[in-house]
Amino acid sequence: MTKEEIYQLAQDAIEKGDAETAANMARLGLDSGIGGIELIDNGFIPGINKVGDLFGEGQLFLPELIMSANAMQGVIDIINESLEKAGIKQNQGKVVIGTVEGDLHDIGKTIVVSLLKANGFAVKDLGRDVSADRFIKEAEAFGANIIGTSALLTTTMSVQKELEDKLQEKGLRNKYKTIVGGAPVTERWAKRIGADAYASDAADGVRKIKELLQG
Ligand code: B12
Repeated sequence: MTKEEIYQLAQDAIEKGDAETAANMARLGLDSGIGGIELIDNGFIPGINKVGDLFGEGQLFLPELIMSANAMQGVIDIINESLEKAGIKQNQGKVVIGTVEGDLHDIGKTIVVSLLKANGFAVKDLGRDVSADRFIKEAEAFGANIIGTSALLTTTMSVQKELEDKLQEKGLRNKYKTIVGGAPVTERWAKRIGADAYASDAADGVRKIKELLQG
């Protein structure tokens, strides 16, 4: 099977919420030598984006969205495992990351975690539904350099601002660099709330975090 065929079948499997085929395509892709992140970016993400568009247009409903999300999660687990096996030294910097309070979308955040680990960062993944206070507590405990937040709902983006405000209040704002991401988040939003960086996708996130640590 060619790369393009694998990408297409991966996309179709996510659109159909077919976890088994999606997992098979992830394994087949990795076995054929396609990089984990390349596989996610070209095959699986176009699939979940299509599902999101159809859901937004009212052509697809929540149970189907959940099936597709579960299929996507299974794929990410498989790809994470393969990245972890590669056993990369984690000495690039320390990142605390999570999805903000009230928000259960964690697929994108988990991809960012994978790519950071693959690039040698030590990452503390706080999961989802993480409050501003908890981000700060965990960053302090982990000795983080960077705090990364993900928000997928327009209603939960405000927690990214709350984090900036609380860091200021506690006199910790200069101790950490902050980076924000998630589909509704923009460069403009990052500037408005005073975050140090915005990233449009996982690769951009790694690039920006490297820049933040240098500057
Ligand atoms: C999958 C999905 C779900 C799944 C989530 C499963 C999971 N474990 O994550 C489930 C079914 C649970 C779900 C639930 C809901 N969802 Co939903 N969901 C989606 C969907 C289709 C895809 C999101 C996704 O995974 N995208 C793929 C990933 C790879 O992209 P990403 O998250 O943007 O991440 C990339 C970048 O943004 C960036 N990035 C992201 N975070 C970060 C963080 C940092 C630090 C960095 C550097 C980079 C970075 O890198 C990532 C990798 O490239 C989106 C549609 C969309 N297009 O976004 C709707 C969407 C976000 N959902 C929506 C809605 C409305 C809901 C519900 C309210 C539905 C309901 N009626 O219950 C609930 C909310 C639950 C809650 N409280 O959170 C709306 C939001 C509308 C809005 N204006 O806010 C959307 C846009 C769908 C739509 N078109 O209407 N959802």
